[in-house]
Amino acid sequence: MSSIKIYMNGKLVDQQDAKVSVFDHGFLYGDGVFEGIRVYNGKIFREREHIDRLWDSCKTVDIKMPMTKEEVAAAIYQTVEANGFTDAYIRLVVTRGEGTLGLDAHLCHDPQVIVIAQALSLYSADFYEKGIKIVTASTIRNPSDSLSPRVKSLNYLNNIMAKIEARVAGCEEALMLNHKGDVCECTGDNIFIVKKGKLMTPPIDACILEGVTRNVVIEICKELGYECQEAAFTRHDVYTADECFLTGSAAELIPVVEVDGRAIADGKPGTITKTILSAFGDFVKKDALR
Ligand code: PXG
Repeated sequence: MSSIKIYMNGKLVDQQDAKVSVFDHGFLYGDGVFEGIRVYNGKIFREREHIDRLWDSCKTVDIKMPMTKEEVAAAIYQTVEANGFTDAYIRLVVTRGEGTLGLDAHLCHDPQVIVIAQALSLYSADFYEKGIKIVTASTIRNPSDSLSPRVKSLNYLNNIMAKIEARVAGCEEALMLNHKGDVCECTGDNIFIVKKGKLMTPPIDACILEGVTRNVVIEICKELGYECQEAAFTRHDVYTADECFLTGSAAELIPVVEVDGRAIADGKPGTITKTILSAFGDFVKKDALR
């Protein structure tokens, strides 16, 4: 297996040497935060937005970042270049560091900053052309006053439980509802619906992660002259939508053609979805021109 270089706390190390302690609270408790970022044509996509969100996640869970934002961006570029990538998927991970077997975060003094760069493993072209099927999970999204979904924490068990339900049902993704029963997001993507030419996506206070891709799509809607509301809605609105799609740094934009066994409209990706997907491609290309 070919070895890639991993950035760990200021150094590039071989994959087999990139190790954290078993006493790291990231390992013991999922105590840490992360970002999933795209690099297109050698440029970090929405660098400021991802790094600001990482800082916000750290603030809420009270991890003191041992680097500046500029140093983190430089570490990402260093990792991408060391592995010879021009396009890559980046996993930026910050753990609380080594502590004891107890929960006391104050005993952890050395947060670990890790950057992993991988070649883009794109989803199959079929997903984008034909769309995917999703199913509602019985696992509800963490309520904000329990663990805010706005924090991109290393503790993804809530999402993983829902993703297991999706796989058991033979679906690619699971639709998660919040504690009020409103539509929230999928396990690793935000959701949009289209009805009568207007778009809708759940608001930040619906217990979602404020997705970077979601916000780009909202911008694209403005540019293209589509109305896009950030408003609460229910599964009824999803079942009866004309179109539905998901957004995320890993998937970019994927059409959804079936939810809980109900075809969305005629069961094919919609025209507005395709228009936004193509505009997203243009947006990325323009952004990557340096
Ligand atoms: N909601 C959740 C819960 C997420 O984890 C998104 C929305 C989309 O956010 P961005 O900023 O990426 O547009 C995410 C992020 C993967 C993977 O490898 C994807 C995410 C997280 C972890 C892994 O598929 N998506």
